[in-house]
Amino acid sequence: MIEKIKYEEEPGGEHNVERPEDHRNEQSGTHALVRPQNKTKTPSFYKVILLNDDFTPREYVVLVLQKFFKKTDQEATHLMLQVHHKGMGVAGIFTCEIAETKSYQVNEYSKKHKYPLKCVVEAA
Ligand code: TYC
Repeated sequence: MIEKIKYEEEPGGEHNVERPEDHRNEQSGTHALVRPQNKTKTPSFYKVILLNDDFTPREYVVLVLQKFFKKTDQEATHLMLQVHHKGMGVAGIFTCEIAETKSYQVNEYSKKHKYPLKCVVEAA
């Protein structure tokens, strides 16, 4: 039984401009779908999520949002309060490597300053 293959573009998945060519083998009754080369990739995006805790000072969270996420004082304060009240908030959306780097930098910086502030990364 030949499985149906989906050709919708998925974020982060490889896709070709051209559809695969259908190579039939009449003897065995099988099909081989051959993709032309020229592969391109759509980038996947990831959210860097800031988590609330009861110990990290509000001013420090504002500073982190300015330093690592280039927020203005007003944006940083607004987001910090949102995280404080709702438990979490999106600090930014980036490609995978940048999201992982930002999250790592914030977590390390906070460890160094002995605050439990944490960031996590989640597919957008
Ligand atoms: N809840 C913290 C406090 O009351 C402030 C805070 C806000 C901590 C946002 C973490 O991601 C955070 N000091």
